[in-house]
Amino acid sequence: MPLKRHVWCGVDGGRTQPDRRATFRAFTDEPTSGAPNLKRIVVTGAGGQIGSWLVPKLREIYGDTRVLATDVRPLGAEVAESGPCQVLDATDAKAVGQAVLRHRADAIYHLAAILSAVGELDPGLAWTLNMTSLEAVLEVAREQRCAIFTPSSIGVFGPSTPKDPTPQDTLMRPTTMYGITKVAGELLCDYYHHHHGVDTRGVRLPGLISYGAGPGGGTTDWAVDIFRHAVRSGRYTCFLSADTALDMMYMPDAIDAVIGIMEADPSRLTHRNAFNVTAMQLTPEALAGEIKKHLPGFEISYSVDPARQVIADSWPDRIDDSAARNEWGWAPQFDMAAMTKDMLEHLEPQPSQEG
Ligand code: AKB
Repeated sequence: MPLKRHVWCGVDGGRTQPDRRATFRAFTDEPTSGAPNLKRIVVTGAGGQIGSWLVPKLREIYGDTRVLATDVRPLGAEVAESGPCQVLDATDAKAVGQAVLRHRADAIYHLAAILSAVGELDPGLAWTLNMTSLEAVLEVAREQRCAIFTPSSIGVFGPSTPKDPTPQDTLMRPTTMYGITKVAGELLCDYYHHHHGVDTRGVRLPGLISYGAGPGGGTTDWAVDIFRHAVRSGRYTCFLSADTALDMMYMPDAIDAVIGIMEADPSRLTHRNAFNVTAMQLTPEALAGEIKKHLPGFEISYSVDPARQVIADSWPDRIDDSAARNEWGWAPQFDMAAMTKDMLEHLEPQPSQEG
């Protein structure tokens, strides 16, 4: 399937132009005096693959009204009905500043970004959007004394990086614009921490697998697509070769990682903006085999997309996440078998596959 241009991931596939209609809802007036230690949070890119899982979890932990979900597009009814929402272009520093001030936020989870594969279709846009939005939220965090979470990625690594295992501290010469923005982002977050005392934190996420909102143009999207196609039609044509190994993680573990690093004791953190985290190493062939245990008729074939294969080949086979395990107790729950079972249980079976 050809990639669409200008997908702003965090947001979702194929939609590009910001809808600037004000949709802010007056959820923020409740008194905070009874629970002064509870966090007040702004999430950017809340409608994307991570945001659609993170916002409900943050609302469960900190309270519905304390989590302002923002996205460049209007958010769905479920998010809008459970707490405050706002249409927000994260590259607009003034608008981000106003949203954070009005919500009285003390933490920002900045998820809006363009991913690897789509980023290569318009590298200039990927650079501008990823860096402008990060600079905007960092400046707001500096001015308003907020903590900030920014996801980094296995995309920070490149062909010259050791592949198996990929150490926590190693060569980072990525060959995608996405990877370049993620390396620059890690360094910028370090800078704001060291020079301005901003409490910046982050993890290098691998490919994320989830049901619900889909991924928005990454090289690891095949690991989500495969499930949707398996359930819908019983067959999938993969755009990477059968033996391409990449680090992956099931979304519930990713959400634990994101909240885990933000809740970690800062005195124990040496690598605060850039922890390697992983849960499993998958090849298309191995995952197809696991799916077949549940859906014996499932068939996979391959039609390699050279552009995405080159990106996948430049990334690690297996990253070493011992720093995250040692510094803040990172421990994923889902391996390939547990993730596959859970995914298939949550995806709607089609009538042709029943009985
Ligand atoms: C992508 O494939 O671009 C992302 C990532 C690994 O950061 N899923």
